[in-house]
Amino acid sequence: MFNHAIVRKIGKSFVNGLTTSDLGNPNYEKALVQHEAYVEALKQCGVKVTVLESDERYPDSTFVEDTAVLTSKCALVTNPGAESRNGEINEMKAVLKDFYDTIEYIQSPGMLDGGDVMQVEDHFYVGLSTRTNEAGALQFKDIMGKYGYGTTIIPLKKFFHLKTGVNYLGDNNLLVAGEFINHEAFSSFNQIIVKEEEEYSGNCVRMNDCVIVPKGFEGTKKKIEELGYTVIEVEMTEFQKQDGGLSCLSLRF
Ligand code: CIR
Repeated sequence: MFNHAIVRKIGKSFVNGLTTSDLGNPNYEKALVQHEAYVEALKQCGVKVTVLESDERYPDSTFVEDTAVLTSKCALVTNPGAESRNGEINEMKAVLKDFYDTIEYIQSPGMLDGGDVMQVEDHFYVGLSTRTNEAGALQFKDIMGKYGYGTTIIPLKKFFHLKTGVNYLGDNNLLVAGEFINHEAFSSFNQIIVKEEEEYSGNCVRMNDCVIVPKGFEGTKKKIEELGYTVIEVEMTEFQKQDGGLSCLSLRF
């Protein structure tokens, strides 16, 4: 059960953020509207949403998920692998102090982005990517081990972050796309396979009784509905242009 979410408004500098996509420049006004709708979707799932003010110094700071991993036992502040984003953690540390007594930290040379961390009950899966290195993943494993959580480390082949292509929906249902389809690390799950042309929708968020999905991916939406979940769709086009998935826009706890 999630009670709370943290998001950060986008700033005007959002359009200058990091991206590898060739989908064009995001439209600031449109992104603002989409972000507001995202916050409404979270509220519809029954959580209280803390909306942080935009921070022009960090164009990608709306992707708050990369700065922390929040569990019921502790908060962990990451060490983001992209230099232009690393300072975002200083702001997040201060915010998390309002919610957590116990805060852990990934330290250099360890690097870790929250987008590379997927929690399934008492177990974590951590992707090794361009943003998360082995030192970061091993630190994470040691830290979370103290709290009784297990960790499986998974090297990525193509995906940007682990959760770009795999997300846990609950009830043993795992949404998988691309390189994670039939991946041996996930063989015990009921796999919900995302079609190649709908790959972006491999990143959906289960929030209490609902699953939030990006709008425009009918195949994925239908499969999730067939599992019995209530689906809430949100427009994500402007965030997709900046390599951002649905989960990246919030920290949920
Ligand atoms: C970045 O390159 O860091 C941002 N433009 C996108 C971050 C997306 N975050 C995520 O998938 N967890």
